[in-house]
Amino acid sequence: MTMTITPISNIMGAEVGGIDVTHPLDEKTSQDLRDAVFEHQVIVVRGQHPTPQQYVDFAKAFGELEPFFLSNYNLAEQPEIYVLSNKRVDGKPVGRDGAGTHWHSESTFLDNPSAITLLHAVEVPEEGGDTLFIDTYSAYEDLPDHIKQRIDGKRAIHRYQKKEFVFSGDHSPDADERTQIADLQLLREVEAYVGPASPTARAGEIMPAQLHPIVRTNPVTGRKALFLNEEMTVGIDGVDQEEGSELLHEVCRLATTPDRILRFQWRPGDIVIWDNASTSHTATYTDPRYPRLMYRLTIEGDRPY
Ligand SMILES: O=C(O)CCC(=O)C(=O)O
Ligand SMILES: [Fe+2]
Repeated sequence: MTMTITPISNIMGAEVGGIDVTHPLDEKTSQDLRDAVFEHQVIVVRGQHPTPQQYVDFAKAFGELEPFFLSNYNLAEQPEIYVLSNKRVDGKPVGRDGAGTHWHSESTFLDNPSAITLLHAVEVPEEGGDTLFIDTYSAYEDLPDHIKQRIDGKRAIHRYQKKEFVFSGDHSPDADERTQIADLQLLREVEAYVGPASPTARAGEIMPAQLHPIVRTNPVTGRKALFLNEEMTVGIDGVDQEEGSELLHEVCRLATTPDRILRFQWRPGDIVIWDNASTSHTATYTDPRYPRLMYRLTIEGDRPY
């Protein structure tokens, strides 16, 4: 099969055809796929139904897999796979629910944040559950000079925070959805109050902070990109707390204006693969009546510079 690449928007992103992830890839195809991720930043391979083992084998084309830093929702037979889902069986969650509903790139609260993420749509809700992306190269390039001068050479303080059901990424939920979101948030607060602290809540209390450059150099392309988010960054190193927060807020606001957003609508069998050093993303609201099940894999990254 010949690999084809078709852009999916004028912001970024491409659909890659001619790939069957259930068969081992040859070296040339693996290289072409890696090149496509770094050129297009977000790529989608559609109509794939791999077993967990085949999915993991395919992902190795992009580098070394890493387990998610919390182990409670990793798939038993293939623990590299981190399960995201709003489904519950006998009251027990099938995967992590309400994750990543704020602008972020993966695991910036670690010293070596993930380089690449793969997300496989196993079950797609009838509506909602889109993932939004922005291009952090142009988000940086388009900042006004006076803001660039204030962030160039500075490092942001990243710290893990429990952020399930914090819908700061998508500002478009309607009134009904906002009520449902508030109910979910309340339910989780009650659960946390009456039961043992969840692993995500515990991690928030014990993870040390990390300093990462606000403007990072992409390790593959050498291009500069914005590297921060409002949810896991708690300040700017060496800058007064209030001034740092205001600056972070303003940079994030400019980076995520609606004209910059690629809204990805999932189809069952999609595998979306993105470069975390040139994009930010956010999950959006899924009505709890509509099941959503996604398998996430991440590829080890280096310390940002
Ligand atoms: O489910 C999604 O759309 C994205 C989830 C995500 O960003 C994450 O788990 O880090
Ligand atoms: Fe994410």
